[in-house]
Amino acid sequence: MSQPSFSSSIPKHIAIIMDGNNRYGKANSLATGEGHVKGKDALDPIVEFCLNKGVDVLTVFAFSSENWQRPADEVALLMHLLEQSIHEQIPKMDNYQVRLRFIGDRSQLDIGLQKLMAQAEEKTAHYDAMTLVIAISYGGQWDIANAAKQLAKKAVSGQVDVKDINVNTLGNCVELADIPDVDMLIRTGGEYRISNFLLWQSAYAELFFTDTLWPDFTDKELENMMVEFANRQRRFGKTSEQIENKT
Ligand code: M2E
Repeated sequence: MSQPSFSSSIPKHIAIIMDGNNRYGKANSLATGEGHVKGKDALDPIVEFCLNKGVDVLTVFAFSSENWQRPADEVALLMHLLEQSIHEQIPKMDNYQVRLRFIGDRSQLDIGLQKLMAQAEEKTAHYDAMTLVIAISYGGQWDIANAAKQLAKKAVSGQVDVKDINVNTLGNCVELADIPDVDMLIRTGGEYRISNFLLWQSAYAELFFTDTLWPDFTDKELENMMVEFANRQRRFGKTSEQIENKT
């Protein structure tokens, strides 16, 4: 039996915790916040590579629920950078035919940023080459609690019966419920934590960690991880004997 081709083991949904911007800035003696600017610029080559490899969804963690606890000046800078990034990203999405979506607790964001996010989603909703999901003010625990609240409202209004509350009906209420779960979760920056990212959606994700700081993360390193992902897929579910006997 011929080995499945590499393309049959392409991860359909890749999620990235883009960590290391501040350390990159310090290591390169950049001005405050410049590390985040470099972080922003690091995203395009990764989007383009995923697009060319046939990845369906790329989700990136741009601002977490916990980031609100950072110094006020850094939060303000990140919010400004997010707004600037979205303005810059829209024409790129037009060029790539990539749909832009946002997940997270938008109620915490300035109304202007909320409107810009909604406009970006509406303007790119019809593109189908790939979906780029940007997590802003997002937390996996917020996501699950928010889903529980939505499901409780459905139960109170009689849309669902309590006996029908299960993994499926709750899973239909979390962010990205209309998108396949995460196949490959990557964290840059040398930490080995999920940090409250896509907890529900990454239940079965292959985990990849790299010491590389996010601004230094390249499509070549992502390609090497995707080769490892394909190798893991070929081993998936087999016993060690089957692998040793190469059956
Ligand atoms: C990004 C966010 O550390 C982050 C700061 C904000 C910008 N950034 C790095 C991003 O990755 C949103 C979009 Cl639309 C594009 C890039």
